[in-house]
Amino acid sequence: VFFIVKMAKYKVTVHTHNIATATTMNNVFIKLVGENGESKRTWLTSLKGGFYQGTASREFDVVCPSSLGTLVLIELDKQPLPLFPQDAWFPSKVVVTTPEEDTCQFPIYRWIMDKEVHLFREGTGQHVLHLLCETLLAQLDIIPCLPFCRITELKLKGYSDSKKNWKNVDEISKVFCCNRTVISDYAQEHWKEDEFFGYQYLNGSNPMLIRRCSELPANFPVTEDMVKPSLRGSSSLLRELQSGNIFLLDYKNLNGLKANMINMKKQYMAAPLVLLYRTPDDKLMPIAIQLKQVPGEDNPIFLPTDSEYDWLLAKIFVRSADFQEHQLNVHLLRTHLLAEVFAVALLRNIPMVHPLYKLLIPHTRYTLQINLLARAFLIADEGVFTKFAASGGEGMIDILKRSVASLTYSSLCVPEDITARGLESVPNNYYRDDGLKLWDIIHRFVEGVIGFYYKNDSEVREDQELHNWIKDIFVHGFLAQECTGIPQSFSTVPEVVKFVTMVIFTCSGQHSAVNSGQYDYGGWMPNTPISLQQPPPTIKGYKISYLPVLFNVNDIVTSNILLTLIILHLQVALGQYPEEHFNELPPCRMIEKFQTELKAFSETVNARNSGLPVPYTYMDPAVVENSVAI
Ligand SMILES: *[C@@H]1O[C@H](CO)[C@@H](O)[C@H](O)[C@H]1NC(C)=O
Ligand SMILES: *[C@@H]1O[C@H](CO)[C@@H](O)[C@H](O)[C@H]1NC(C)=O
Ligand SMILES: CC(=O)N[C@H]1CO[C@H](CO)[C@@H](O)[C@@H]1O
Ligand SMILES: [Fe+2]
Repeated sequence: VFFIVKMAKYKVTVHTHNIATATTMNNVFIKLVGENGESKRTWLTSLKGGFYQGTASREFDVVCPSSLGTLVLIELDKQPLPLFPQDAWFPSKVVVTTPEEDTCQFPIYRWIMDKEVHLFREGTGQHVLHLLCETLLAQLDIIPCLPFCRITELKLKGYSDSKKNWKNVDEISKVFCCNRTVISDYAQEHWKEDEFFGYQYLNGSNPMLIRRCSELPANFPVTEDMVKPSLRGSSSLLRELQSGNIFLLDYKNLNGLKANMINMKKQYMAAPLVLLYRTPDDKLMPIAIQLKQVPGEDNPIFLPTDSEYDWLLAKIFVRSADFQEHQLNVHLLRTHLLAEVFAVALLRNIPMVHPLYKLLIPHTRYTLQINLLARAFLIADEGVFTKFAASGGEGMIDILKRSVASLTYSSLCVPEDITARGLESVPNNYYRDDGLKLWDIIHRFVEGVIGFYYKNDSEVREDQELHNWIKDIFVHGFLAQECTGIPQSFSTVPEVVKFVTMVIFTCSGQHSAVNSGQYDYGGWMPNTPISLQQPPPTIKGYKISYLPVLFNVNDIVTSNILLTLIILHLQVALGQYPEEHFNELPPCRMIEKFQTELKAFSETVNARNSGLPVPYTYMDPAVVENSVAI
């Protein structure tokens, strides 16, 4: 009797990612685990001495006495030679060809920096999950090592302790010399004009506050007589309110807060209410400003018919309030911190081979790093924001707390938000136009990918990992507040699609909309003062000489340095996926279609912009970052 001992031979190729310092010179070991058994831990002896960045290794053989069945996972570890240092390695994927001629992909895309054994699952589809027992699941791939980050130094020396005031506003332009943009020049030229003031609320760096006003707030007693000269023809405020031509900015988040001390000097913040009017020729003009929330004798309502300097003074206080509201609520909370919640929940709950991980991980790139930097350099005790912004320090915490209270699911979804704010038909609102189109493109892409993996609602309901993710977001990101409207679980496919669309939109288009215009509109500091050193006026009748004492000499320098940091170069544009997480054909096709739609949209935006005096580029997919990375 004969029997043939047939060995099973697996061919293994290891790919190292093409990024700086990804190479390892350490020894790498692999173990293959299948349904029917596991291989020996095998040393992948590299003839070239290491695994080099941007290359695939030669094919290694891993030989087993018999077939392992369907491959489920691999175990990887690396060990330094005696006297050699442990280095950091960034493999991208491992490809294994089985004796049955099947090709299995194990996506890795993370740093391996220690001697421990790391487990990676086969990358195709989620159904493999069901093969694994609970204890194995617990060891898998949640919480990766973070890539290295470079720390940008803030060079404030020599300016930050200056206590000088400006002699006149024009003197500021001498300092405002570097890092100008076409729009920052435009802002410098037009910042005093009402038309530019109004326009910024639709297309500037904070398009999130303006809303239609159909009834005056009780604490803003504007009368017909006050605004009569601003309205065209024989119209009345009442009629314009009813026809939807009146808009409101309400900075109530800033009410009653303690402003910062800067260089031992008390600073001031207003909490203004502003009424804007849409003129028959489609301009948005401010027609009344009240700088504090409680109406009264000492809280005049400023009007365009006041003296030039009274009116300008009122607008400067509004713009300074807008800096605080924009940076803390609109930018920090509603994009950076939310993106962090989505990223951490993903890393904590979703394994690498899960389609949700593959879909979202590129949209979380560098978010944790940039937020760590922001915590260390901007909002820490000695951070630039804490030291130099009117709302730095104590005020910041209060503003963030109040902002959290207004953080609802619908306010994060552009279509619902635009409707809730009554902006459907305002002319020249490019944030809305581009935002809605980008939302639709992202939605179609997400619908395709999610629909491919979840064939029906019961598959959604049965996916425990998906539920752990949304629960984590609800509890830790939204403090378990049901009134936010954030789902606590998903029961249908469309619910998942909508939520995932919101996540991708928030991390890409929305962040770009509120991030990229900061230098354009804030580089010329008087247009967006980070702090003011005089209280809001309680009477009218100010002279021009009052304006310069409002500003501190530091602020122009500080805000320029701050904002210069923000205009770093684009790294990965929206919809580009240099890491290949998906390896089935349909999702890869969907990515291509997504990219084609983004490109076409980018061309539309460019064509539109070429005819505009002030272009709106912030949601052009070609310049939208894939993730909150800056
Ligand atoms: C800003 O200007 C400085 C000095 O002119 C220059 O060194 C720096 O590269 C500029 N930064 C950007 C982002 O353009
Ligand atoms: C959902 O889809 C899966 C896979 O196609 C199928 O096995 C299951 O029976 C479906 N469930 C329902 C309730 O239709
Ligand atoms: C102040 C300002 O820049 N307004 C512009 C806003 O956009 C419209 C449409 O492009 C222009 O006509 C305005 O000049
Ligand atoms: Fe940002």
